[in-house]
Amino acid sequence: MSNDFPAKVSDVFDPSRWRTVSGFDDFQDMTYHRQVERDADGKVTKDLPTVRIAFNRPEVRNAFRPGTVDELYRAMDHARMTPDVATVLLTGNGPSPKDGGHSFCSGGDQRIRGRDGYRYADGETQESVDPARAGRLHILEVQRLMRTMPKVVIAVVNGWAAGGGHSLHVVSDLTIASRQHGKFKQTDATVGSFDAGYGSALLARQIGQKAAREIFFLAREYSAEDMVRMGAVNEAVDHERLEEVALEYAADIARQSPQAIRMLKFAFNLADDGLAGQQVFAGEATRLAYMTDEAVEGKEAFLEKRDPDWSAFPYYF
Ligand code: S0N
Repeated sequence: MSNDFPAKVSDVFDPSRWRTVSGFDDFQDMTYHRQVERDADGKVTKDLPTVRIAFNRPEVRNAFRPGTVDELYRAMDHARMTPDVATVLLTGNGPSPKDGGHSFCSGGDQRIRGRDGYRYADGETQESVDPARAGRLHILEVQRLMRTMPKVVIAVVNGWAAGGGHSLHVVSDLTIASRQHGKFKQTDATVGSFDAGYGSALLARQIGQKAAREIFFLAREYSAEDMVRMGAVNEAVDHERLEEVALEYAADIARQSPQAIRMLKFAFNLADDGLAGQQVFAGEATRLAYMTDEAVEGKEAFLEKRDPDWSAFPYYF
């Protein structure tokens, strides 16, 4: 575990609170940090249960290309599988070195959008691109992971949330946004794109059909305060306190029972996610059931090649 302070990747990022997660040094388009405690000499003394995953392309308002999405998926999946991580903060680095603009994420990188989706990296041509990686729209895989992972994902909207970036905030469990720089605009239809899944339909469940249709059909700009009023954002926060408040949210989450948080997240999702939501909820229920003596009896009876004895397990009424 490195005791070095990580580079200051954003104006609201306090390097003393974080360490870079090892094994992710090859990242080009994202950063991935773990919250830590340090002693007076700056030495890491403890990992805390929050990670910070951030878009790191501020010069293009943190637009994502396929390589960005691969990295986002890897970090998110690592957070999913890390047992002592309770909360993921999803945010954007910046501001832009070019013009000082703040961004959370502006969605798919339009410069590399082809007729069949997004090209993998800058400089690739129709001929040079690896066909297996061409035209990928796999941001939807990240959306599903965020939705089904048994951790709380908080969108920390430090600037523009536009297009597919807007959808990522919609899919997050909670959203807090910078009062000064948080801006929301659903530009999908403006550029001939449409997130016809969670980005639109879940938004309608969250804030109502009329408001969601207004956001998509008119593609207007909304402030963090507008979004709080609509019920799409939990809190608008002064910019300089944005990550501090996000960590306060995460600390409150870490005080709750992990099992209860998991069951609640999957219960909130269940009705809107149909059978897929039921499958995720039911998986957790089965995991709980495996912990009972009754389920152990079923397994042991099979292994011992005898009939199970259910007599100790009543039919409740
Ligand atoms: C975010 C906006 C409103 C910010 O405006 P502002 O502050 O005036 O900045 P700009 O001068 O416009 O931008 C600064 C520089 O950044 C570049 N840039 C910004 N956004 C992008 C982008 N998305 N792609 C590429 N470059 C971008 C600008 O070009 C500028 O560069 P320079 O300095 O060189 O001129 C404003 O920037 C804006 O409207 N951006 C575009 C937002 C947008 O339309 N995004 C795409 C929407 N669609 C998707 O995201 C679809 C993707 C998706 O999620 C999806 C969902 C379902 C199914 C499939 C998909 C899929 O993956 O396709």
